[in-house]
Amino acid sequence: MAQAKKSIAKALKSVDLVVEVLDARMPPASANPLVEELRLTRQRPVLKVLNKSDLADPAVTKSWLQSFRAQDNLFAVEVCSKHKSDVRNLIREARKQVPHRSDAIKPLRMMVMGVPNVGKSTLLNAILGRSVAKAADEPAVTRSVSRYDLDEKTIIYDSPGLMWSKLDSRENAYALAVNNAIGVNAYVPEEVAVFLAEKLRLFYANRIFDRYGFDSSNLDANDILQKIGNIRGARIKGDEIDLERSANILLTDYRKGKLGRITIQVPN
Ligand SMILES: Nc1nc2c(ncn2[C@@H]2O[C@H](COP(=O)(O)OP(=O)(O)OP(=O)(O)O)[C@@H](O)[C@H]2O)c(=O)[nH]1
Ligand SMILES: [Mg+2]
Repeated sequence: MAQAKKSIAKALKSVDLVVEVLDARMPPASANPLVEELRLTRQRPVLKVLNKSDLADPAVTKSWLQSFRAQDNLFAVEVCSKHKSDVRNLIREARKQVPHRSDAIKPLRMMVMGVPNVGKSTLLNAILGRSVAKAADEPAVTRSVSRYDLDEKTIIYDSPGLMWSKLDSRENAYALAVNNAIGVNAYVPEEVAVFLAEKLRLFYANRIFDRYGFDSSNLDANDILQKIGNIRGARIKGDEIDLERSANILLTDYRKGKLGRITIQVPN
């Protein structure tokens, strides 16, 4: 981690624009203050990218964009890294931010930054139009800063995911775990699934019904997990529910988009 921070800080010297990749399903949790700190040390402008917008609730993504754009000097776009038109739009926005870097002598130099697993490498591959950086649905896939040339006037750097140095908000910690930004050995699946079940109960109760076929209006988050285990036959012995398996069923369904488009952190 310290190594990743050092190499990013060094590369930032020759970068004109930070493309901060956020997960549209959890913008606050994926906005690591360290990214902001590093870019401000070098006074680099930022383009905030709400990535994985295809998995997020579209109405909430619009609200997030509005709240970002209401802030001075803050530019934000939503993107699904798998949609070419979104990626083209992002490049257009990036060029607008740094108009004086637009030729072969002064190429635009961008660096994608963000917490682990938000889709930095996938976005970079989409921008380049070829699969050069390894990407997978687990944290810490990219290990070092790498430079890629899009064309004569555009250079782009991939960077390793930067995790918060201190996560003192439980809300953010659980949101990161729900979205696979934290390694599976670093959290308790039952706790994280209860957090997710609570969000679903409050904001997306109809999705619980659609997927698992029960009404959650009179249940708490623990009961929801129990019920999912019961319905899916996750039992240890006899009638006892295997809560770890129930938790993993819910988390996997959510991560695969089986519960529909969901945003677990909404603007105030
Ligand atoms: N549905 C969807 N999946 C995406 C999108 N962008 C990335 N992913 C998936 O998210 C997972 C993580 O992508 P990566 O590109 O490896 O993420 P990263 O930020 O480079 O991760 P690290 O290098 O580990 O920090 C992969 O399974 C991608 O396929 C997107 O816009 N939509
Ligand atoms: Mg990566």
